[in-house]
Amino acid sequence: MDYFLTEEQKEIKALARRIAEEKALPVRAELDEKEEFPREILEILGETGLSGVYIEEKYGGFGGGIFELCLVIEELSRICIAVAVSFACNGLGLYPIILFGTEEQKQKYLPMVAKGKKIAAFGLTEPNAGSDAGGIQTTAKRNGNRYILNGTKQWITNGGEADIYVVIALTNKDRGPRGASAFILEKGMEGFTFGKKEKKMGIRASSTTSLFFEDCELQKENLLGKEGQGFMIAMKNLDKSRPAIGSQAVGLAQGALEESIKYARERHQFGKPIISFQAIQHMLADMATQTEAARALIYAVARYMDTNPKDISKISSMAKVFPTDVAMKVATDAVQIFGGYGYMREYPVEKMMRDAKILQIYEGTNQIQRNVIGLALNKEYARKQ
Ligand code: COS
Repeated sequence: MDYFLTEEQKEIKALARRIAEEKALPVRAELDEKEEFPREILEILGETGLSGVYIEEKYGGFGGGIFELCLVIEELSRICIAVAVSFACNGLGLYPIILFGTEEQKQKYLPMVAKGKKIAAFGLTEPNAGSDAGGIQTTAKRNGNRYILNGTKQWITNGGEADIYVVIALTNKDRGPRGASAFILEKGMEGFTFGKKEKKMGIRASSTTSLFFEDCELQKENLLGKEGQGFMIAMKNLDKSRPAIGSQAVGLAQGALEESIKYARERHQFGKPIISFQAIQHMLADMATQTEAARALIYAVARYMDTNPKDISKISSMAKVFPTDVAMKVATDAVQIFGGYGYMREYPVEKMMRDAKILQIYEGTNQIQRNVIGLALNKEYARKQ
């Protein structure tokens, strides 16, 4: 399919593919087995400029948008989504600063991430506030020009590995989500520590930890946006980043499809390669069609979002829910095509199926995405009346 990429976009995609194949492919199984963070690969992505594809040139980036970010994530995910999510999480940590940061905050944080010298993360989820993100309990009590942060964030991607954290906390407990504010924290601040690295079903090379705040003192300069804007900042950040999860899904599905075709051509049963059986052909046909449809949706949504930043919640959720459901199905079918071999760790599709499951869960479960879409449809209809 020709998606009418510009020459620059083709180059970005090709470079991301080359790095994924040369650097991630040889080590993906080992990183998964050892649960080892892919720091070296992230550094290479920084050195080549890919870490800054969505960051403005004046902050050391390439000056692209969500679309370029999605192209890189897709290519990394074709090989390994643990690498891709560790990379993509920089965007989740930085978009609040890109959207709401002061010039000083942008100058301070964006160039280092653009060059791959620092890693970012985003802290919203808590033990009792997952889908119900408005139910967070972490507090940032104001004391003159300072804020005292107390509470726990949970399941934070890049936790412990990242240098920069955007964290949402309540500055006014009585106002619920409207009393939330966003803060920028740095690793090493007093009163800011990390939980153990979680042991996960998939994306095992990525780091997931809790963040603990015990009387962590923040200055006014750490406040991002205005007091009370925290929940809105979090939601707008998720609006921006959900297509990036969809891109992980498209890349993973593409990788699983390619592995399946290759295997089905090599594997002989009943005297023929199994790809000559219609049962296998039909599975591959559905896998390929669904993957292409998911890619077309992501590209269309990402392009739209880069030119029309308003009212994007519905399409952003669509670009997360459809591709991630497709990825789960495609990865499961890939294991089925491989049969018994597919269930073994020696073959890559076993990892792909384990990895795919998280796509339907993180950055808002697919049930939540359907809520967001349903709510928007209702509102749009009411507006037209
Ligand atoms: N952009 C801007 N503001 C938004 C918004 C968006 N996309 N979505 C919601 N808001 C605002 C609402 O306008 C509302 O503001 P007011 O109180 O001023 O009217 C406020 O946020 C609360 O919105 P709502 O009442 O819809 O929230 P709910 O408590 O019903 O929660 C959310 C619904 C949005 C939290 C839920 O649908 C959701 O997305 N949950 C998943 C969160 C998630 O993705 N967690 C994973 C994080 S991984 S980093």
